[in-house]
Amino acid sequence: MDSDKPTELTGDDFPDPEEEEKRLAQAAREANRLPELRLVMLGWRWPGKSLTGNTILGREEFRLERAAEFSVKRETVVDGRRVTVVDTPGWFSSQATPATYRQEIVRSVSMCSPGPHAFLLVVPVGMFTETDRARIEENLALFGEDVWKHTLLVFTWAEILREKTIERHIHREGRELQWVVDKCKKRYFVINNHVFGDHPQLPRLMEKIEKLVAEEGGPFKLRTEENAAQNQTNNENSNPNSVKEERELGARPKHNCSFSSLSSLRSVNEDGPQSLIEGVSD
Ligand SMILES: Nc1nc2c(ncn2[C@@H]2O[C@H](COP(=O)(O)OP(=O)(O)O)[C@@H](O)[C@H]2O)c(=O)[nH]1
Ligand SMILES: [Mg+2]
Repeated sequence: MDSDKPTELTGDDFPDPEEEEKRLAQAAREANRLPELRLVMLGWRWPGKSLTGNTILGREEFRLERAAEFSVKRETVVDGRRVTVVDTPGWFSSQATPATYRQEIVRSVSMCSPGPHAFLLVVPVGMFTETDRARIEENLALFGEDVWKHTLLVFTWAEILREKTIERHIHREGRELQWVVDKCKKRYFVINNHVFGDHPQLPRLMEKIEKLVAEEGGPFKLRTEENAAQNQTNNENSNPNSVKEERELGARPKHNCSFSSLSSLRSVNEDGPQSLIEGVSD
């Protein structure tokens, strides 16, 4: 008989909506968690691909230099996951990228077999031109259209933002940058490259990448026709020195990782983004 009596509900029976939301978000993060992450750094030369790679690895593994010619692979464990980062030489921003560089950029995919979980497209905060956009489009096309589904836009030189939010920066910078943001399905991350070692942003970055992988149903894979094109380029231009060079471009002493001042950046930046320097006055 007692069982017919309506149960009295108390406040304790209803979970706090905020707590519930947090619990669900945590459950989603755990469900997305991958034991291993493979990442490829992309971008033009000098926006901070290597330094961002070092920030992610928590160690100075990639040399910061303008003359990088080869893709380099490094691995470590970050926040309990095995993380592989392939750093690429990058493309030229004001002139056509030589074929050997393009080949190295594409080789990055086979260096983290069976394929990267994400491409980190590194773009400095600053002015972004139509040429910058066109170069990105042209160079990402080397991987086929699917590359965009696996590309996370990573903004470096975040200190230039000062009090400004990245959303405001994207909005003010105009349609070229917005085009890239849209192509990346509005997946972007602002990295603070001044912190080294135990980086508070890294768990969030890893989660963002894992979410991307969950949404896109797995890592990136070159489609057969791109694979065939890649093999052909590799055969035509096989470079016996590249393995040796890869090793030589490895860990370097700390002094190689200094933050350059904007004035020194200006002097060495002849094929880097002029926009970066102009953007400072913003
Ligand atoms: N202040 C500042 N300097 C940066 C940042 N990212 C890269 N740099 C500097 O920019 C220069 C080029 O960086 P690097 O990682 O070698 O560029 P890459 O050619 O894209 O690999 C180096 O002197 C870095 O110290 C950043 O977020 N802030
Ligand atoms: Mg580099």
